[in-house]
Formats: sequence, structure tokens, C-alpha cells
Amino acid sequence: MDQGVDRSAAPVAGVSVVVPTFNEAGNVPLLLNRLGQVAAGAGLREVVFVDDSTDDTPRIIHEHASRSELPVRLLHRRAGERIGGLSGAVVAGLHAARWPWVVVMDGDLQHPPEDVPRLLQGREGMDLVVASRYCAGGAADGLADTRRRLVSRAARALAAATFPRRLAECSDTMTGFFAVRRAALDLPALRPSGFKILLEILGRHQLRVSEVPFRFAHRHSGQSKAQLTQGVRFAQQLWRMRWDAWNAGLLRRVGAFAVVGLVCLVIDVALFNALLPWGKPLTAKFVAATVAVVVSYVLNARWTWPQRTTASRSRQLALFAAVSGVGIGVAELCLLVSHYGLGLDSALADNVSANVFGLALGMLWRFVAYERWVFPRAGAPVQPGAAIEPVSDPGGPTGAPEHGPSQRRRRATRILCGLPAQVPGAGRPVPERSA
Ligand SMILES: Nc1nc2c(ncn2[C@@H]2O[C@H](COP(=O)(O)OP(=O)(O)OP(=O)(O)O)[C@@H](O)[C@H]2O)c(=O)[nH]1
Ligand SMILES: [Mg+2]
Repeated sequence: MDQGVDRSAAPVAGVSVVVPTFNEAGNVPLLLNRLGQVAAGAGLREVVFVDDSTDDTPRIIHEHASRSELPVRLLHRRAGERIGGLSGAVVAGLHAARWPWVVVMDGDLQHPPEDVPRLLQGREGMDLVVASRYCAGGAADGLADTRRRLVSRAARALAAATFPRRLAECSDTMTGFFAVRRAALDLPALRPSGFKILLEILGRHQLRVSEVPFRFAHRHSGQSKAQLTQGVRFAQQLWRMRWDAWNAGLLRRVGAFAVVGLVCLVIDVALFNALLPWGKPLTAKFVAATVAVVVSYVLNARWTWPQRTTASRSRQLALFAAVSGVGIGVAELCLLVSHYGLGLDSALADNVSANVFGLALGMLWRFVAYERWVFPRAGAPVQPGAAIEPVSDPGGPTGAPEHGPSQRRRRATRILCGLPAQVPGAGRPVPERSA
């Protein structure tokens, strides 16, 4: 899922601001103005509008970009090109952004630009900083009415129940206001759809997350685009993410576990037979089984549960051996029940009970026990109200990798304007791109 993602802490440098817009002509001028006022202090280097508007928002962006303190870039997606709606727009913006950190925020001023510096101050040592309405100090005043508040609460509860480990501690998984270290994201792994891009990001990555409280303001101008159909999309998104996580993870682990089991069986049998000529079959079996358990531990730790590290390898190996021992006990128990309990004492019956049922149940026990106790999941660390430190602003690009959009998305987006930087040290020249 997040393979190939750079986990090192990138040097903190410039910031791109990505703003998805859909008919926000009445908000763009004030948004640019207010962002411009905090730009220098917060290290903002560009604003990327990803616009799906059907009104004159693109024209307004053009007009006001020339007066903006910040370089402005506009990706306008025409009808037929608006892949993934709002979430797709944010992902397109993440692809287009030029700086190592990206702030994602709404274009209707419900996410106050004045909070951007504080949001970015929470990024030290983190991959993602969430602006939360629901942690201490936050407020959701701007949610239109009680119905919206209830829907928001239910959606958060459902998401937390679906991803108890990854999301439970993040107090606002539905917010569209966050800052993310772009190199920590595996953008092609995202399947954007609907309104909840943060949920998609959290559900498909293991990120270091902190939270900063903010007050969700009232919409400045224009109309909300949130509709009932977003609820259906949200449920579909949750289901798809859960399914993908389960499918990709569990099936792969079961497959690796089975292969390791086979390899270790071969080692066990081969070693036992190699040692038999010494004339000490009990010792031979003990040595062969011990070697097989150690090899099984090493291979399972490396292939089946590679991401699940532990503080103490020796303790983990001891637990692994104990679970394996119980697994052998399970096979013995099957044989005991069938041979002595049920009186099925033929060679065939013994083989079926010990080597079919016993082996299968033993394997099942071992897989579940390894998964749960020997190689448990760590869970995503979330640090609400993380330490706030002054933002550094070295003032130049850090050579952030270009996450160029896919060919398909390249065609689907067009940059209509790229204006020169007016912030000291801001921005590389923004190339014009056409579809
Ligand atoms: N590019 C793009 N932007 C969108 C789309 N839908 C909504 N937006 C933008 O996403 C942001 C959030 O949308 P809103 O309609 O304000 O949704 P909301 O904040 O959840 O709802 P309200 O609280 O009622 O405002 C705004 O900047 C919208 O203009 C879309 O399909 N494409
Ligand atoms: Mg809004």
C-alpha cells in the first residue's frame, strides 16, 4: 500500500497551498488576500487552485492572481475531466504542487487562512498535521445546522469503527483542512472519490499524524456543494478502503505464511532424516524441529509480517516458539480425540486426524496467534496538540521530487496561469502547461 514511500523526515522548506474550488468566485479574492498576509511568515510559496467550476471562478482567479502576494497556479478541469470530484481535485493538486509540504484547504473561507501558520507549526517530525474541529480548542460552529452536525458525528464514528486502529485517535477524520508532507504519500495508491480525501489518505497510509485545533468558520459566500449523495459515496469509500486493506494485507500474509510453512516442513523432514544415522531419533527430531521453528520465525518476520517490528527479538522468538508448541499440541489433541475418544484407531484415521485436521487447525491457530500476539500491529501514532515550534523558512526549493501527474491526469488538467513570485525567495518559475 505505501511501499516505496519516503519515510525520512524531509527538510522543512516551502509550502504549496492547494485549494479545490467549485463555483467560488465570491470567495477567491478574499482568500488570496488573506493567504497573502500570512504567506511570508508561514513559508507559503504558491497557491494551486484546482477548479471544476461552471461559473466565472477561473476568470476571477486570473484577475486576482496578478494582485496576489503569492504565485498562483490554476488547474481548471473541464466537464468530463473532473475525475474523483472534490477528492480527485485535491489529488490533482497534490500532484501539481511543487513544494515538500502541501496545505489543503477549502476555498470558501471556512478554513481561516490565518490558521495556516499554526497548522504548519505542528509539522515537526510529522507527515500530516490535521486541523481539527473536535480536539480541545477546536469548534465546528460553521457546520450549517444540527442535521449537518449529526451527520458529521455519525460519519466520524462509522469511520473510526471501520478503521479502529488507524483513525480512532484522529479526532477529525472528515476535515478538509490539513498539511501533508508530500513525499510521505503514495499518490497512485489513492482512489479519490467524493468529499473525504483525508479519510482516504489516513486509511491507505501509516503516517505520523499530529493535530492542531481550529474553529470551522461559516461559509463566506456562495453555496455548499455537500449533498445527500455524498453520504452514499462516503459509505462506498469506507467499504472499498476496508476491503482493499483486508484483501491486500490478509491474503498476502496468508500466502506468505503458507509458503514459509512449506519451506519449514521440508527443512524439518530433511534435517530429521539427515540426523537419523546417528541413531538418536528423539534428539534428531528435537534438533530438526527447533531449527524449523527458528527458520520459520526468521522467514515469517521477514516476509509475512515485515512491517511489524518489536523492541525485543528474543522475547518475540520465545513467544513464537510457545505458539508453535501449542500448535503441535492442537494436532496431538485431534489425534487423542479421534484415536482414544472416538475409537478410530486405523492408520488412515490416525493420519486424517493428525495430519489433516490436526495440521490444519494447528496452522490456523498459529496464524491467528502470530498475527495477534507475536507480530501485533503498531497502529498510527497520533499526537493531539503536538509541540508547536516556530516555522523555519529557508526560502528555496529543497529538490522535492516531482510527482508528475499520470498521462491521463495530465490530459485532464490544464494550467491556465502561472504568475511570478512576489514573496521574497518564493517559487520557481511556473511553467505554462497546456492540455
Ligand atoms: N474542484 C472541486 N472542488 C469542489 C468540488 N466540490 C466542492 N468543492 C470545493 O471544496 C470545498 C468544500 O466544499 P463545500 O461545498 O464548502 O463543502 P463543505 O465545506 O463540506 O460544506 P459546507 O459546510 O456546507 O460549506 C470548497 O472550496 C468547494 O468549492 C468539486 O467537485 N471539485
Ligand atoms: Mg465549505
